[in-house]
Parts: sequence; C-alpha cells; structure tokens
Amino acid sequence: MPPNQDTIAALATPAGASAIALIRISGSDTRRIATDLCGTLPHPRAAWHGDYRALGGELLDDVLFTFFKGPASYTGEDSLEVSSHGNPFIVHKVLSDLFARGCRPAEPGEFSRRAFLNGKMDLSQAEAVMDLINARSDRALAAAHAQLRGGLGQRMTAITTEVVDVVARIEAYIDFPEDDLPPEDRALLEQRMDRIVLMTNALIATSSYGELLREGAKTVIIGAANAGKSSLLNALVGRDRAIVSPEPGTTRDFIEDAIIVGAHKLRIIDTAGFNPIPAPIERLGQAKTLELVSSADLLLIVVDRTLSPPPTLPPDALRLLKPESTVWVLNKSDLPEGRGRDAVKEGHEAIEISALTGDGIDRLRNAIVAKLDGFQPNQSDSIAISSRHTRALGLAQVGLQDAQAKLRLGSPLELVASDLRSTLGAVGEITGRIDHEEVLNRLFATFCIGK
Ligand SMILES: Nc1nc2c(ncn2[C@@H]2O[C@H](COP(=O)(O)OP(=O)(O)OP(=O)(O)O)[C@@H](O)[C@H]2O)c(=O)[nH]1
Ligand SMILES: [Mg+2]
Repeated sequence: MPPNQDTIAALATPAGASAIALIRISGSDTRRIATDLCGTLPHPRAAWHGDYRALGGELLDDVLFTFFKGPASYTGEDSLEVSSHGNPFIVHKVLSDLFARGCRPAEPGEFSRRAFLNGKMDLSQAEAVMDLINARSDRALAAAHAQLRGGLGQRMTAITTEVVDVVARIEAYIDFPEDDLPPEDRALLEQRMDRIVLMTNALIATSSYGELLREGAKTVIIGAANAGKSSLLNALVGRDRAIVSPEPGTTRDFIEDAIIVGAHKLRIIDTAGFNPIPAPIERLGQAKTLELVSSADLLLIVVDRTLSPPPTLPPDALRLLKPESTVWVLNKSDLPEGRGRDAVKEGHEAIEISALTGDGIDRLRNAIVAKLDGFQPNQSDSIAISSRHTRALGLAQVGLQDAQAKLRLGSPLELVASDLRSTLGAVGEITGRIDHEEVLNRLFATFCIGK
C-alpha cells in the first residue's frame, strides 16, 4: 500500500437519472468502510450484492459493492465501487453517508492523479484516459488507446536514455579535464545527438496530427458566391444548418459544425463566398475567409460547374492551395455542364456532386477520408496529442540544438551538458518523471470529477 492518503469519494458516472450510478471510493479508510458496509470485507474484484445502509441504519438502496485491494486497483490504493440505482437523490444520500464515514469529496481528476503518483501510469497515460473519454472518432480513439498503453511514454524513455547516455559520456570528460576530447569522440557525440534530434523531430511532426485528432480536422468550404457552399455544408451535416438562397452573398459570417466522416472528426466551416466586386460588408467576410484558408487542415473548394466562363478565385487564396489538402467540388451536376471545371488547379483532385440531389456526396466523403488518412504519421502508436506535449518537445529540441551548436564550436563541455540537462527536464515533463506540482495541478484540473 502507498503511504496513508485521505479517502476520497465521488460519483464516477454522469449526474442525472440513469439505470446505474457508480460511486467510487479510494484511500486508506476504504477497507474499514467496505467492511462496515458489507459486514465483512468482500473478496477483491468480485461483485458483492447487498443493502446500502447509512450510518444511522436507514436503507438507502440495493447495491453492488466491488472492492479492489491496492495496489491492484485503478489508483493503486484500496478502492471500493458502489453501483446504485441511477437516481440523483440516492447518489446524494450515499455520498453524504460516505462523507459522514470519513471520506472527502474528490477533486477533478484526483483518482487519476493518485494512479499517476502511485506509479500505475505515467503522465502521458493519465492524459490518455481523458482523451479516451473525449474521443469522438475512431482515429482519436485509436490514438488515445496507443497512448494509454504507453506508446508516447516509451518514445520519451528512449529519448531520455539516449540523452542520459550522451550526458554521462560528456561528464566523464569533464571529470578528467586534462584529457582533451579526441576528435573521433567529438564526431561520435555529434552523430548521437543528430539521432536524438531526429527522434524528437519525428514526434514533433506528429503534433499537428494530434491537434487534428483532438479538435477535429479543420475543413473550410470556400468558393465563389452562389457556388453552393452552404448547400454542401447542409448536405454533409445532414440537416439545414446554413441558409441557402439564390442571392449571391447569402452567407456573411462563418458557420461551423462538427461531423464524423469515416474514422475522422471534422470541424466543418462554411464561409462567405468570393465575389469579384464585393460590397464593403462582404469584403470583411472575405478577408476573414483568407485567414481561415491559411489555417485549414482541409479545403473544399466549391465551383459551380455550369458557369461559362469559369469563376475566378482570388489569387491570394489560390496560392495557398496544396493538392494533398484540397478537394475541388464541382457542384450542380444535376444541371447541364458549363466550363466551371476549367477553374480546377492542375494536379488537384476534383469530384462532381449535386448538393441539391445528394449525387456524388458519398464519393466526396471518400475523397475527404483519403486526404485525412494521408495526414496520419507513420509512427501512429505515439502521437504528441496535446499542446503540453508539443511545448515540451519544442523545449527539448531547443536544448538539443544549443548543445549541438556548442559542441561544434568547441565550447566547454560543461555548457553542452547543461543544455542537454534542460532537454532531459523537458522530456521528463511529458511522462511526469520530473515532478512538477504546477504541471500536475494544471493537468488534472481538466479532468472530470470521479476520474
Ligand atoms: N440545381 C442546383 N442548384 C444548387 C445546387 N447547390 C446549390 N444550388 C442552388 O444555388 C443557390 C446558391 O446556393 P448556396 O448554397 O446558398 O450557395 P453559397 O455558395 O453558400 O452562396 P453564398 O453564401 O451567397 O456565397 C441556391 O439557390 C441553391 O439552391 C445544386 O447542386 N444543383
Ligand atoms: Mg452560403
């Protein structure tokens, strides 16, 4: 058993009426409380069916108790789960009784925090628990599972081991300053540091995909006024989300919604159409659209294919388009074709659809999935999912680059070692090896109570 910890209790399931509510208890008083409630200490990890009687003897509910003997529990401490009927009134009474028996209310994320402190998981795994709870697409779920199994932690350990080894070698020379660092050893150290830089680079490269998983792929629909952008949004979302009208300039502001396409979550945004001669109010919208284009993960460019001559799009926007993140949507396939297709940039993919009839929407969905699949990094077992990871990796990188530069310039080895130690600190922040009260407080505060 870990050192004595006060005993915490909280509802682990959502508040409100439901079939079952689960109340979780963890800490050093758990054993006594479980024994008092059941009349005997239930066998660990086996359901114990019985009455829940409050301290005063009042029957509160017919429940299942499950006792977990530490360290074989989520938190690593003795824990008890009480499954009651999902009535908020019963839950309130059970929790009040547990508080009367010596528990205190758990803070958000406190169960996971204890799991981390008791060595049940590293910090990246604790975060993965939260990602798992919040994952809304197959890809996000898979990434959270990989992180929960320690994928990211293992990469960090590999980086840490390498850096520690290089630091140890350098320190060996610092201890014997009369021996100058032979050139072949210097070359070896440089090589090894290059390798570590590659390892961190590979992880940093996953961070934009990590954000895409967390927030959803930012998918921006652009195109000339009246091309059918809002109609396309509605077709993809499956309901009348945006106003559609034959009048150009209908959409003035951004309209955003979230959808799942294949295994991906998308944040889809409809924009104000490009109009060659914009009214002042439209001009504002179009400036904002350009901003969105530059920050988008995926662009859907809607072109009215019935037009002759083809529509012209602002050169500022066209310049930003990359074939791997752009799909041209040739709309109004239910009408006779004009020369709209000529607007498509060379080497880019174009899909014909009718936002009105729904024709071609499935093909468009497949094209979107293929593009987003293309963003998945090779090492999908370990993705730097959170901005916390990205920041720490960036700091690690700075330390490495400084150390490399100093080594190349022949600076004193103490300084090289000191830069590498700051890299170790940054990498350690991700797994929580470097105990940082501040980091822990910030991180677990984002958890829900009962987790
Ligand atoms: N026949 C046909 N009409 C369509 C299709 N898609 C859109 N329209 C019509 O084209 C007009 C413009 O559609 P919107 O979806 O409002 O176009 P928009 O690009 O959002 O326009 P703005 O917001 O003004 O920039 C409407 O009258 C739609 O009904 C289509 O596939 N076929
Ligand atoms: Mg519109």
